Amino acid sequence: MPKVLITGITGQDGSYLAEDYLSAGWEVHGIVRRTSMIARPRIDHLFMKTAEAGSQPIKLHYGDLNDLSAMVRIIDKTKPDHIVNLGAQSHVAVSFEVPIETSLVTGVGAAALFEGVRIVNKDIRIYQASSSEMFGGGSGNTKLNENSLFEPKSPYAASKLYSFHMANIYRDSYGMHISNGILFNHESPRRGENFVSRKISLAVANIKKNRQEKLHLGNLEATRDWGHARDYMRAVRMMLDSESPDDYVVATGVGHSVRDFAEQAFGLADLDFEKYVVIDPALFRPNEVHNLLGDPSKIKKCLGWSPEVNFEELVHEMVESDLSNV
Ligand code: NAP
Ligand code: F7E
Repeated sequence: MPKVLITGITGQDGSYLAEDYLSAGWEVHGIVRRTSMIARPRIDHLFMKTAEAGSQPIKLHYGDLNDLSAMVRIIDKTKPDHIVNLGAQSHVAVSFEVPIETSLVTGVGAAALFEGVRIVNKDIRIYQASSSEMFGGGSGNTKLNENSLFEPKSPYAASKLYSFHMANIYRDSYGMHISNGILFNHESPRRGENFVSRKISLAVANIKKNRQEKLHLGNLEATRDWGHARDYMRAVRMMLDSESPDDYVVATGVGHSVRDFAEQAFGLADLDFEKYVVIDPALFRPNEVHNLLGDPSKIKKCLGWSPEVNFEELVHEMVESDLSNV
């Protein structure tokens, strides 16, 4: 049975990717940090709560991306065919609060993983979760592709750019199969509650059920190219399955503002967003990425990937999910 090792398995993307590999018949291993609470709500459903619990198809290992010894131990023990590096301090605004931690985990942590693979077995295929934040944004209608200039605007973006370059350096220097997916924003009902899409869908549900009065937001005019996390994890597997490693932009090619997202989400619950949204200066970032719009032509042409869920369907799924859960 082929094996995959996923860092960041407890996150939004890790949960979809684990499901995808499991349904393809792979043995799934995940790296988790020790936490004071054992609950892992995004992946708890993947464990069999039965007498067969001894032979779980998904196995978790304690480790931290900054601990090279742990990485080497886990890679050596699990002997994976693929490693997917999703682990990161992934929140852009938070990265201004904890720039050093972000650099260590999101930047140096990735390098530690590549080095661990080089030490144990250079033939393991690796996916590195790079980000459209590395571009620092374009003007409204500029579609960013693999040749666009990188101008990082946050500690998060600079850390991702470092790991992007390290991935390329390991690929070129040691012939390792490492691909960078330059993924634009992707969301789902499993998105963290402090990212703007989920913050909005959750607020809509809470307001509709009279559990919240107002929604505080920052910059409503920023635009993003939002896709669905499940579609984007399909792209990740395509990169790992491809004979040659490469770098690919993954995006829908369609942009919307935060205001568009909020208007549509509130509208789905028959609420007028102007009545509930409060602009809060404290939520503006020290340096904003105003527009991010991607051009996925390369991955469409080379790997045959295209997104299946559009913006309207994504917002609908997130709002419906929060309405039924709240
Ligand atoms: P997420 O929900 O924030 O998940 C991040 C994961 O990283 C969590 O499992 C977290 O574990 C783990 N992690 C954090 N610090 C770690 C450490 N020191 N050692 C090991 N694991 C650690 O992020 P996501 O949205 O799924 O994104 C997955 C990856 O894609 C991230 O690298 C992100 O930066 C990148 N990315 C995301 C997007 C997007 O729009 N979602 C776009 C481009 C790139 P805990 O559960 O213990 O916190
Ligand atoms: O912000 C604006 C905010 O935090 C989107 C991460 O997955 O995608 C994500 O980064 C926009 C920004 O995502 C609020 O200023 C307004 O312009 O949902 P976000 P992000 O910063 O684009 C990239 C590709 C990644 O790689 C990252 O890991 O929305 N905004 N008001 C707000 N944002 C938040 N979080 N909260 C607000 O109240």
